Amino acid sequence: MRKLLLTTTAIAFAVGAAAPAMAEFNSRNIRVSNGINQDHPVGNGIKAMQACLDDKSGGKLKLTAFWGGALGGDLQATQALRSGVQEAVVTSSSPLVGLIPSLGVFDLPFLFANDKEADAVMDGAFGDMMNKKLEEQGLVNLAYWENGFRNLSNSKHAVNKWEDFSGLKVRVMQNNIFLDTFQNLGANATPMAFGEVFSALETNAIDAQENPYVTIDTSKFYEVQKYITETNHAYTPFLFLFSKPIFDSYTPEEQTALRECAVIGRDEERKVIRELNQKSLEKIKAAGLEVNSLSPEEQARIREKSMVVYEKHKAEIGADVVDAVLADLKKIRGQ
Ligand code: TK8
Repeated sequence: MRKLLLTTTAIAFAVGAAAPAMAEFNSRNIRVSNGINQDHPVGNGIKAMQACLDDKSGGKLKLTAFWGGALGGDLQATQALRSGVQEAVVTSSSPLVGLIPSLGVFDLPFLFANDKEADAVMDGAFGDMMNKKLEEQGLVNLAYWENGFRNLSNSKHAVNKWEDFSGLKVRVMQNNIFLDTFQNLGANATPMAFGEVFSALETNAIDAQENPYVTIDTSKFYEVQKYITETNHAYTPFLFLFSKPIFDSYTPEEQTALRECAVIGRDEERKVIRELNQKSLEKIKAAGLEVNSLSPEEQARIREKSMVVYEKHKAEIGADVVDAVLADLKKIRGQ
């Protein structure tokens, strides 16, 4: 009798130990929309994230990525997340500024000098502070991925100095800070969703756009542009956003797996995008575009001229937010 009881207990224990481990993960289909195309390094990041999720969830958590704006643009997808009808989006922070003004901090011209500074700010306390603001708007930022340093391309003429911006019809993201940055340089800035950029360039509705080399390559903007200038005028992050209403309905184990695997995906995506940057530039050159860079003097001049944008937008972003990032950068730079 005693032996039987012990055996039963042992079985019950074994089953008991195994059962919750299975129940911790449910089968989930997680739709992730992207404006960029699958051959962008975000594709590599999503693959690495999926391998990590397979491992942690025994294949239960599945990402299904949609590319090239197939599920709608960044803003539209973000609204779908907030209302709980779509799980996830990889988007630039910039089009979301209408929703969360403090995110505009990442759009300030020439804020970061290199990717190390950007990583330190995003992955540290400042990034966490911005994540809280996103949560208040129904968005869980799983991690900061890289979009990268932005450069100007156009179909009109070489841009070597700030006067060359004059009259260029430049598409900017739907964001007042980018709008002001380019207007202040004399350009005719037009806010537009990413999905409309290729055809607007193709039909000459606009002359110019600005994005990292990898995007100019993978979204094939080089097919409809003639000149590029390495301006490095802004670094914008990608946010890997999850719908908060949906995230809150997941088990703690599912939530932890998603957060941890988004970081694994981030590391892979950052590694690949940094390797690809130069290769993308070579490809753009090989396609026949004229590539220019600004002289250090001209870079300094444009930077100096752009500082009025900080003053103009400080209150709207939040003085505390702007001061916090500048203080962080001082520390990182050892000043
Ligand atoms: C992709 C966008 C894009 C961004 C832009 O969906 O809009 O120019 O840089 O890469 O988020």
